[in-house]
Amino acid sequence: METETQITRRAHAPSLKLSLTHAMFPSLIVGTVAERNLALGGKAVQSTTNSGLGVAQNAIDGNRQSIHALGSCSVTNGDKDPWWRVDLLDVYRVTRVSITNRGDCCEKRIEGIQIRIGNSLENNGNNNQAATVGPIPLGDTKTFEFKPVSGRYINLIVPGRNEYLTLCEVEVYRIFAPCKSAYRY
Ligand SMILES: [Ca+2]
Repeated sequence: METETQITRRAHAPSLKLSLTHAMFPSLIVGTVAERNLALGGKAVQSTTNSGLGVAQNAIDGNRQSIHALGSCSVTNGDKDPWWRVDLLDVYRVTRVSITNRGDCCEKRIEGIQIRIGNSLENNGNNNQAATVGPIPLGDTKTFEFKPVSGRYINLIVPGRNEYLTLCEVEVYRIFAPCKSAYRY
């Protein structure tokens, strides 16, 4: 059952921020814009929460610490098809997701994890389009790149079994298109 009380930092307005930057400081923007982790400032929820140490927003707190006891990982109960989701609060063309696995035990729990990206909350967002994933070693951060998938919701799900889903950090990036009109004036 989704618990909307598991909420991370809220408001951000990336599109507005970028256009203002372009308009006000055109010469500064060219070639200097760093990729922004879209998950930071999003809103995270998960199928269930194992304990206060494993709340959903721990996976988007900007910290890859992989020792569960240090409180920077999300953990569900042993749910059937456990899932975790971040709402980016806007639609982006996502091309890359980095996932940090738990490092103190339980490497295999994340086996078979899938990324789903889209704008629908049908089946808690788990029916959205799937993106490529692969194995993630103990405590490692693995980056998965794929063709752009448009969406506001990023789901991670371990389908087909009862499992504890543990995520120590999830980072989301979009395709970056340079501002071609920077020198128009
Ligand atoms: Ca974390």
